[in-house]
Amino acid sequence: PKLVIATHNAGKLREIRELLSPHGIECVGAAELDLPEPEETGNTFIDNAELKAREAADLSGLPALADDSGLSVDALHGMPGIFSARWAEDADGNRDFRRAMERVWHEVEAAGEEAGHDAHFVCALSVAWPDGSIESFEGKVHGTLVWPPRGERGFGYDPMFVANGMDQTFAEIDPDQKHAISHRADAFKKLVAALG
Ligand code: ITT
Repeated sequence: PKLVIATHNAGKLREIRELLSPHGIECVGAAELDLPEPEETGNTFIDNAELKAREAADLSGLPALADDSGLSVDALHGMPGIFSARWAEDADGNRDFRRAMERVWHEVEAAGEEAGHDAHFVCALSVAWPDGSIESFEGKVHGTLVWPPRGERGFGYDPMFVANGMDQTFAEIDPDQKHAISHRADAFKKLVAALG
């Protein structure tokens, strides 16, 4: 069976391929099919994952898997959350995650010591079928923000996130260790349990 991975984010696509690899599913990326990037107008991770999956399934005629994810910071009342990618964008839409991480850290410091450094990543996965049906799953991983950022692996906010029980950031550990505990892996576990 062929599955469209409805993302234009290379880091996500790599992780989704790694997480799907034991399941013998043939994957094709949205960029390879020249699918457009839909506007993310939803108010929740699940809403955005569903609209991306639905559009890709409708345009390709194939089942489509979408991922909407982000970093939710307690001291910032859950921000950047669904705006995690947008916090990295300049006026021309170019992304710079060093700048996004600086903004997060700056706002965490401004919130004061008592607000703490707790944060969690969220990942919503949606699978849409060409017949119109759709199923969604949400995963989380809790941890602490650190400064300065450390590590070259992973993507996005990984260099400033240390999962509970670990000493190294998500950008310092190897991909297998991230896949053992990440928000994306947690959502995948639920997806695989439901869809077999
Ligand atoms: P698509 O919509 O095309 O999938 P996107 O990058 O725009 O790509 P999102 O709107 O879901 O995707 O934005 C999620 C952002 O949250 C992403 O750009 C990362 O910066 C961050 N993020 C998500 N998962 C992450 C992870 O595992 N590690 C670090 N940052 C992550």
